[in-house]
Amino acid sequence: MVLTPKTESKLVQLKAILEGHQAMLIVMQDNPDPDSIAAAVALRKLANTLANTQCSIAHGGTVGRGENRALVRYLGLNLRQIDQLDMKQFELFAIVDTQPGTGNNSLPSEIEPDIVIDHHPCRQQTRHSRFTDIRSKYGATATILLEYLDAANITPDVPLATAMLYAIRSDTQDLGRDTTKADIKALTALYAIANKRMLSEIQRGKVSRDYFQMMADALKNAQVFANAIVTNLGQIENPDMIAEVADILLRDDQTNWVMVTGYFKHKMMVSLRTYEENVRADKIIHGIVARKGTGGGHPSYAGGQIPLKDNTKRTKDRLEKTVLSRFLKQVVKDSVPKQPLIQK
Ligand SMILES: [Mn+2]
Repeated sequence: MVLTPKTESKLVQLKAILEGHQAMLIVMQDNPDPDSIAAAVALRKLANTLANTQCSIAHGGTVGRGENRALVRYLGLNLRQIDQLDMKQFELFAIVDTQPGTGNNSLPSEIEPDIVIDHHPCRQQTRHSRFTDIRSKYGATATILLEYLDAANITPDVPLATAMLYAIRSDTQDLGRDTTKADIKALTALYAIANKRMLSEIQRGKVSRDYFQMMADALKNAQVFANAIVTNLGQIENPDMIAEVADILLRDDQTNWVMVTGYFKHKMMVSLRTYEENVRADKIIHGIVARKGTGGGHPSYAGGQIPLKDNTKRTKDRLEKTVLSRFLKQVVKDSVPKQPLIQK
């Protein structure tokens, strides 16, 4: 792979930060997707090899999606819950595929991470960290990490290469969204190493029976507003479901926008998807959660969360109304009648 000079000089900086430190905590998104998981494992490999630094990988939520659970099993990962760890045992803190204060990770707010590596737009708070590498044009954080491994002359082992390949494929939807040349280059390099059969098994990961009920409810509740589909999943056990449903609904051939909402642990979770080229999903999500919650993402996919004042139906109904009207005002413009997506 041809390296950008940037990665080589950044690698020197990264090594200097790691050297002499025994224990690092790597924080992922609360409900980590394949890119979070692959980026964390790749950074762990880098820290082990460059400076013999031992790493724990932690998050604050659940690994919900069947595919992601299969990936964690295949990697043999022992993921830790942040709130069950004593922060004093770590000398260094890193955060990958997310940033401090975004609302989708549980890094304690009093901890300023030493290392931030991400491909979401750079946030003000991130600039305080000692080491940052934010490449918001990149399709996946795994692509950034592969450049580091390459610069350090580390060839990822088969499970890591498989995870990184899956990360890039899923974040870019097989190079179909928010992709750069670097992602294509990384994917090509990883294909040579990855276990293709395992990849296919992971992608067809098993799901529980509840999955089908949830999917049926999501479709029954779905409403069409011109070129947009909106649905609410109600209380969910698995927060990844809102993204999964959003991806499926965006396949409707008359739809440019999808918004899916659901409730998880005293929060409303929002997932946005779009095919539109001129309007960015990560901008729209800010307009939806404004002054109520947090959100972020990429041009074609984004997510947000809004804490609930209480758990009453009235609070939820009012919030759903607000979120829906903020969404429609931004993406549909004219007021349009709603129609059910399917016959009940
Ligand atoms: Mn990512």
